[in-house]
Amino acid sequence: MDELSKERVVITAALPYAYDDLHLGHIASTHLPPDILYRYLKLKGAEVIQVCASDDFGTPILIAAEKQGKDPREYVATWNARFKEDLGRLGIVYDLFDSTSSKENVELVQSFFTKLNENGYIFVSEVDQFYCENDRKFLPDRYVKGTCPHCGTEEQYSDGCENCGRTLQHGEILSPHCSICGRPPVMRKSTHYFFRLSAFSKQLEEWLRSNQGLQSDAKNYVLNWIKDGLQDWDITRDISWGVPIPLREAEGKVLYGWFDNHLCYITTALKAAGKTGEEGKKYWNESKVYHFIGKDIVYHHYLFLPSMRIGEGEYKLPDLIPTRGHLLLLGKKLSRSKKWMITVREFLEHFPPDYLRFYLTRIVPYTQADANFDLKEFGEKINNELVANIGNFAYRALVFVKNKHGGVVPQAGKPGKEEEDVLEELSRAVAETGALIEEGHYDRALRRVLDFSAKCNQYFQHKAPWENLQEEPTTTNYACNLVAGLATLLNPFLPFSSAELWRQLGFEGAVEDRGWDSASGLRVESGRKIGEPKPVFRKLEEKDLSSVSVQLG
Ligand code: B3M
Ligand code: ZN
Repeated sequence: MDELSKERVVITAALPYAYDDLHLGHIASTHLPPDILYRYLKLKGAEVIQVCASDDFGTPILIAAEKQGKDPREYVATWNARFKEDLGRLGIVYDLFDSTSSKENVELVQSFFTKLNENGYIFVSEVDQFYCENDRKFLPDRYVKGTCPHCGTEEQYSDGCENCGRTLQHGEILSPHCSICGRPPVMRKSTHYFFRLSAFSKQLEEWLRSNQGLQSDAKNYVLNWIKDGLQDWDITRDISWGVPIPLREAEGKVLYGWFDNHLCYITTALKAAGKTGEEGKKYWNESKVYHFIGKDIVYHHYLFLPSMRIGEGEYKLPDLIPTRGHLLLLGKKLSRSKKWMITVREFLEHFPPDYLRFYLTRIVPYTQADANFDLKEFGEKINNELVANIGNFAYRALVFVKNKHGGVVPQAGKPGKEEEDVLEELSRAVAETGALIEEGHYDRALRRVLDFSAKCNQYFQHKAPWENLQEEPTTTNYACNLVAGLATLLNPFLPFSSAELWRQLGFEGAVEDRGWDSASGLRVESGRKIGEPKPVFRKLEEKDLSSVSVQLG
């Protein structure tokens, strides 16, 4: 079951909006899961690229830039750099982390629009828009604030209420006022371009039904939306910050952000692969394509994205859209405005990146069920599983080499039944962990590694090299080899700790150089001088955890 590693794979993660810091929710559903798959496939020697970008266009970003008196281009560049920094510190490194506002993406988006228009999937209609006579602008989405007609909360954006969570239709907001000057807007007619989403119901349904890789929970409710009838989609915004609609008569109009952002998956992948034109299309169409997302953007990825690709006709649809649920914080939804949120930056001030990778992988399943981030449980899992299980075994084994053999791995004698068994366990763990990763079950894959590590502890404890002196060199030699096995097994999940174990074993190159499959054999030769053993994981104390709770108020 290692078919995926024989393919060429393109992995993308949903693009964060360039106006706010990455928080733990982004990592849990969108950036960490693909990184595990990517690192694993690399170890398997597969041809794989992983890409992402900042989602730069749209009203909220333009407003945020204007508030700071910045040019939007300069504003989004700052966020783009910040994202790369945060992700890099978490060990999530993309072959390319680009921008939806890149020249290449703007070109691809415009060519999609032109092609869709030629193919008859774009039409024009007059719509009533809020317009501010004072600022002389149309006021889409967040440019208008007012009172929520459902719950009465004031100062809500015209597209949705933060308090009751309802989405608002255009014109529904009460006492509307311009968010720039505060004056009430008027209604004015504007020409808008629409995408004929309704034309794709049949083809979408066929694709959903025939693609075995798509998760059934997502598939079923998307099929229900199709049954209820798809609405054609307004893809126009009367603002300056977006991809200009490539028609002379559309001057001053740009495309809605959800028209351009997912096309950046294609742009960025081809840019990373260094392919253009026909070669680029071939590259894309001959790859397995995986788009990792959170469940709040299912609608866009299962309807808009495939319809646009079908309508344009040159780029294949995704093979998989791995979709995961929300991350709750102590049972409650994350919210920036209610200050109920932990950003990646804040978290990394307190804990090592692998702790976050470990805990999130453990609690986030391959379904759309929400996962709950609980600091107390986080501390318990780190202490009981990472420290007491994996860390304990590795440290004991390596300290033994240091104290008993002056840091030189002893020669093993003839392996006994226990050695044969534990080696058999290792190769089973390598195969089964790999299979679970290929199936998308990273939580279960990590659990499998923990089970194996527990076996390693049992082996060492049972062989008791501190008293069974005759077999001691064999036990110690095997223990070192098991640590090496763990270093590879942990690599997709905990790259920093995996590298540290490798260093402590005295290897020169990187764990990655040896590949995944080699992990099931004996790789630590006798006579090898190991590095200085140190506990790889530090136990968390009450005070470590309370520093973060305090921040949450
Ligand atoms: N920026 C929404 C989000 O951050 C949006 C994703 C785009 S993926 C093409 O949740
Ligand atoms: Zn409301």
